[in-house]
Amino acid sequence: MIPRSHPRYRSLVTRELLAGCAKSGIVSWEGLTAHGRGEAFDYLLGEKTTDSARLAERIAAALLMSAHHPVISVNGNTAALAAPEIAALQKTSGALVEVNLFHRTEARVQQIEDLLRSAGADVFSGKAERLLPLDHDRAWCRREGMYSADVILVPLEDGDRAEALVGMGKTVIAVDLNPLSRTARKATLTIVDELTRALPEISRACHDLTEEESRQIIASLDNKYLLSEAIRAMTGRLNHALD
Ligand code: PTJ
Repeated sequence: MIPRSHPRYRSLVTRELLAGCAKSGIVSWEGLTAHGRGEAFDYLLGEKTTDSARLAERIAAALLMSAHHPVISVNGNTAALAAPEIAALQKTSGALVEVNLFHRTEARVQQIEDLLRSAGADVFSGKAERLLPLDHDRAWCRREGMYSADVILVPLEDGDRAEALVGMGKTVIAVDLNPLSRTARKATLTIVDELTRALPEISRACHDLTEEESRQIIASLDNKYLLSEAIRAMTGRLNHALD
């Protein structure tokens, strides 16, 4: 129904996909508003990966590859938008994939795990416990999964959990188009890029990073710099929006 010739074809198709996933229960209704917010920030970025985001993606790959127990945390929006990209990143990085939801029901966890498995991911499931120091349902996770992770990738995250995970001593990598969000500011490393662009970049970097480069870019990690570069890219575009 959406003509390929439409100038916003990709964006409209993605919205249709998410609306369908909201109807089936994979995406929470609130997830649709989260997507809208992300789209607005992506406009400001020019819907492309900036140099500073690409650097953040390489650092993310280096952190995942050098971790002892890396985990990719998946919520409804992430599964709907990027299940195959999650499976691909799992293969290149060796990370464990675990579902963690804000609007948690056992039925949604199951649906999202099924979607990830059908895309080729090896999902870590089993008995969840209320292990994270949070008052909401993102506290539920697996003891041998994200509770024990040393490095954790959290796309489209909630600031509370990012802060709690950092407080537990974990290295937290966020993917968030909003460089001003609490998540973006609390994470150890924030990738200000659209999820479906960010994940393949991280996978690519997992393939081609040398050990020496990994060491160097991890040592150079400065999240304030990366966030300020993202804000600079957005304000730069705003300043020249009508040129
Ligand atoms: O599936 P559930 O129940 O766990 O719920 C997940 C949502 C997304 C509803 C929940 O995590 C949430 O409320 O998220 P927030 O607090 O709205 O934050 C989402 C952040 O992700 C916002 O800052 C958006 O700008 C950003 N975002 C949205 N879509 C994308 C994105 N960042 C990167 N890529 C996107 N596609």
